[in-house]
Amino acid sequence: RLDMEGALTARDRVGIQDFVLLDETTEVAVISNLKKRFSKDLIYTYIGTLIVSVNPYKDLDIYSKKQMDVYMGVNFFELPPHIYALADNAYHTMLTEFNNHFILISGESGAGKTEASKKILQYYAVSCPSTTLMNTVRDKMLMSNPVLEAFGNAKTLKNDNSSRFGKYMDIQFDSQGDAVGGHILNYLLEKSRVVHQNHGERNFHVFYQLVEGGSDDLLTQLGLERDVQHYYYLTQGECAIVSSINDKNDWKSVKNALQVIEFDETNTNHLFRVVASVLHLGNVHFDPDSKGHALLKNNTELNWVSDLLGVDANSLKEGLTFRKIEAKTEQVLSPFTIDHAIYVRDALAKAIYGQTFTWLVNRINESMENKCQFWSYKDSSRKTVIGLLDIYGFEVFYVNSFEQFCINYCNEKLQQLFIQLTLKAEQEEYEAEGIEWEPVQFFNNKIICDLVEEKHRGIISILDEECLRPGDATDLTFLERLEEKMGNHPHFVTHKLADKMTRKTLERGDFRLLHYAGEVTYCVVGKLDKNNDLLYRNITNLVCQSKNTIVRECFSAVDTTNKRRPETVATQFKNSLQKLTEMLMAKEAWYIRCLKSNESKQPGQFDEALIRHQVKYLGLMEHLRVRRAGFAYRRKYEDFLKRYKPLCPATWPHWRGIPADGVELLVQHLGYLPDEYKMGRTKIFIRHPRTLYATEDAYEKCKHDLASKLQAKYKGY
Ligand code: AD9
Ligand code: MG
Repeated sequence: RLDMEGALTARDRVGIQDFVLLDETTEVAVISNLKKRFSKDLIYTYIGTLIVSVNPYKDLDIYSKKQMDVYMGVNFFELPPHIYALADNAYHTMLTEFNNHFILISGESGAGKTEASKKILQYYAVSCPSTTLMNTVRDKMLMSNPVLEAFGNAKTLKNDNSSRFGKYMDIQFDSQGDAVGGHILNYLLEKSRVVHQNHGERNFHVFYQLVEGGSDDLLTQLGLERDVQHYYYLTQGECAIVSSINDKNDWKSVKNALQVIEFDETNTNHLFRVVASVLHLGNVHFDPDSKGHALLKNNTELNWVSDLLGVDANSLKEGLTFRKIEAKTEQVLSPFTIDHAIYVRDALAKAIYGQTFTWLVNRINESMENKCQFWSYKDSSRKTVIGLLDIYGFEVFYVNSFEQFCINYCNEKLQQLFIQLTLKAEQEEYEAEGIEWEPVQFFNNKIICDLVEEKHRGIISILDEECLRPGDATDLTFLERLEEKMGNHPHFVTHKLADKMTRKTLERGDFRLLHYAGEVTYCVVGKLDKNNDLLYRNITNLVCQSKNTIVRECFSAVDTTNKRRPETVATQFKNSLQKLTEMLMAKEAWYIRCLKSNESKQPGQFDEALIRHQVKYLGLMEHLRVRRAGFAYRRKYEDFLKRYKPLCPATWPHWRGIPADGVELLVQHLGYLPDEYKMGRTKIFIRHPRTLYATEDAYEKCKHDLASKLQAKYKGY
């Protein structure tokens, strides 16, 4: 067993397991410690209760059932750092304090967030007490992963299994600590990937899985060829086959998972039909007629789409090649150009896939709903939750578009949440409690969040205004508006506003944001369209009548009679992130900060420059300084006294004075040294966890003694 002192003696061998114990808090010392540990496959290191994790890019033997057992119910610092220790601590705190928690997993694309979140979910599923009924709920929670990853993850240049949607999952526990249900909230899926992939990237996994793994019968039924190269939507990135991915096997896992989450034959069949319809839709091509209007190249693919979606083929054809304009008394059909027809086809494919994804999440939620008789998701009085937040990481590509803008904005928000909950809150609390304190400087990225989201003035507002402006609004007029309004913002640059040096690296149609995690140049092309995300009404009406129950269900929820414009994509996303932040602020937070060890996804490579960059922008140094200068544990006087009063004759069984005085007596009786704690206005602050552990051990022993005494007293009654 390695305790804190043990860790100190072992420091030369394996580095230090909690950065708080480093001799000096310099960046050099931190990185050298990370490197030393990484070379020994020790990928986790603490900063207090925060975990820093470095992606090893190889399977380590640290996630077995045996390892889980080792971490169960053990104090945080008694064993080598592990995400199981964090998971277990969150769990036990939840049980003793009966409150809600969440685990924020952050880091850039490919850093290991999704892997970490899966491992934590496994830990809870395997190690919490259970009954048979609950086992099925747990299986469903676990099995939601392969399904959602198939539909929501894809190979990008950064990560072969990159999450293209944001995910927040609540694991619900009853008062006994049994995991009894789950609930997922999903955030903005990168739908544009359905119709276009950059070079070296793929579409969502499920398409390749179906074509590679589906049985001959199934493919015949769906009219598919067993050849991914045959499909326009699968081949634009020119990397349909990836060595690290086994689509055939993954297909089996997905099918199995669908069974566990109780998809019946009809639902499964309709789901596959939707997937196949998108592939066929991508192969619907157009030729120009004599006037340049779009004509279908051939009917075969269109007929398949109509068959799979259960919509009328002629109406579909009309919808893809004409726009229906409703004049006062009549309807006029206006023919599309080829570009326009392709645009409408792609919009339909994206809409069907996007809506189906949300439908899938809803079905999974229904299946994970707690079925216990006395317990329901709506009854908040009887449950507590641990939430797992795993969202797409910060990413910078050669060309960055609307999607990267949303993803990176989301990462800014999470960084802001982290700052508010740790650096800022910690310092404010010391101030409020009158604890002497050396302030730590940190970069607050609120300025960038405001730049993006501020009402009337932020980038999203300006984008929305341009989207709503009738007439001549284009992507470029949007850029001009930005230049007018953002002119001298320190985190915003365009070609027009840049100095000579910067201008060389900026195209005219780009703007650059200086994010907390680095600079990103965004191309404005397509921004208005993607933000509007409109589907023509005749197409919507058509899919509303689909015989495919999934499609019909998805689209009948969309109100086509409502004349008001729906909220734009960016605004919906902004609002959903706002809600998420508020919900998380009400819970107790735990953090896992994931670092990417190298850009080439290789095991054993520790790219120091890359790590240094991440350590910097994640604010790890500042966090460490705050932690080190601060106190590991704090508790309100009343609560502290309530728990530990049996340990001191002066406070047991009742303390009638001011709680702070009682606590002072109590800790003196326990032998706390003056340096080990401080008395604030409403709370006691304890510098080191080990002090508290000793108190906790004494408490356990005392409880045991009291129980024995009681037993002896009432023996024979
Ligand atoms: V993204 O923002 O969704 O693009 P993530 O989620 O941060 O990204 P992910 O968890 O998918 O990254 O990890 C990327 C790859 O790194 C995985 O597919 C694994 O091959 C590898 N990885 C990550 N964590 C571990 C680990 N703890 N052990 C072994 C790992 N391999
Ligand atoms: Mg991920």
